[in-house]
Amino acid sequence: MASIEVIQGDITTLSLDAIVNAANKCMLGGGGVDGAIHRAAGPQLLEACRAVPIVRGDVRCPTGECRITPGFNLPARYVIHTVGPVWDGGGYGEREQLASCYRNALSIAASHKLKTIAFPAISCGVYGFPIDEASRISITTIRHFFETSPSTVQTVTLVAFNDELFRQWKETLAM
Ligand code: AR6
Repeated sequence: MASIEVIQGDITTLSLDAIVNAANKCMLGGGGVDGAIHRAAGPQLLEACRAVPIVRGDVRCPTGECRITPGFNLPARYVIHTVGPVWDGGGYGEREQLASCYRNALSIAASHKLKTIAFPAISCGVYGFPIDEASRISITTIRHFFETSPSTVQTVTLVAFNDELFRQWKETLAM
């Protein structure tokens, strides 16, 4: 069973097998943690994202899914890009989509035989997901994944960028 830890800080500084990016469907960068990851990884990351096949329109990664690229100049070996749901009141499958992001990222990590992975609080910035619910969904989904799927992943780090998220994740983890 993997361990889950919560830290406060900047995910771009972590030397792990993979960090997860809260990207958008076209995967060509943005603000928040996506912007920080692209800045720290360097322009090769954008090139690698551009090379990800288009699914439809300008969509490279539909909501709830993941795509993996190298980390380039990051200390992390890989970036697992996922697209969280935009919160619209909770009646549009947002909770299940958020759970899918965590599940699919862990699955892709296991398929690459990775041992250490860090997540930011997917959808908890501009996508507006309520922090208390996102915190419960993330931890429940991660625990359920390890209870039901054999995996190479040994440590999952949840990276809170602010005090509120840090407190919330710590509280949920203790439950
Ligand atoms: N390390 C860890 N967490 C961070 C960092 C960092 N360096 N920077 C921000 N956060 P957001 P979303 C936290 O808005 O809600 C982008 O433009 C932040 O405080 O980055 O999924 C994409 O291109 C918040 O708690 O992602 C999409 O268009 C969390 O990361 C859109 O934003 C997520 O906030 C995705 O929105």
